[in-house]
Amino acid sequence: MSTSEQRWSPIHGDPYRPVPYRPGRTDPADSLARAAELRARMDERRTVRQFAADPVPAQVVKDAIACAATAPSGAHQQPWTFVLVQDEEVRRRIREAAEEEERLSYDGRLGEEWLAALRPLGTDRVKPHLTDAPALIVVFQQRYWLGEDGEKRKHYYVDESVGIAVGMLLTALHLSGLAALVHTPSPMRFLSEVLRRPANEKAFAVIPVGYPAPDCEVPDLVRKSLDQVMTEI
Ligand code: IYR
Repeated sequence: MSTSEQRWSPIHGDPYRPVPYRPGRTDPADSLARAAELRARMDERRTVRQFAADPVPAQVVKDAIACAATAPSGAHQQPWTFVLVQDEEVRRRIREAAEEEERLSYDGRLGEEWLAALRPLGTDRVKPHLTDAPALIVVFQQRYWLGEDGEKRKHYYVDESVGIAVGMLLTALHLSGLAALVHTPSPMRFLSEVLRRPANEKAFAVIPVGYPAPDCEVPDLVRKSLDQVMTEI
């Protein structure tokens, strides 16, 4: 599809016109080997909060964003915008505003139960990753489509669609050799202001991207086993 000369518009595909889809069938033995390898590689992914200052190849990040943008979405409306921030001053402004919100959160807004749930992660109000990581991907949800002339169209299943795209983004970054963190300072309104996003967009997450710092540490977390997360009928 990426080789197509066509550009998306809100009425693309109306009326319905199917096209053939004939992907080659993967041999089950190859599928087994690929699935096992992918499972092992994905199990190595860790959320990183301590980043090295080393730059990342911007094209790797852009390719990962392009992978995320292949995600399925409600009515194929692709209700996402990814803002790639490498500018140091803008990252500094984001950190300053995020830490102001986090201070209020950790000083009481979260409440005891939430703070207790966060204890295994060792997080606090200080967010050095926002300036240490060489790139931030700020993901916005398009709550509705906004045309250049102000026309609005309803978007469907926006939370689900953007959540799926972010999962694919994290997968692509990890498999490309980059570390990331899903950071959700709350509330996130300041991101629309700092990044001057239009009224139809709402910040979903800030994803610092880079390489782990040489002295990076992560919490001693345990993943649920397969039998804890799935059941067969
Ligand atoms: N947004 C805060 C708190 C926080 C909340 C959850 I749920 C986490 O999984 C991690 C942190 C922060 O970033 O510190």
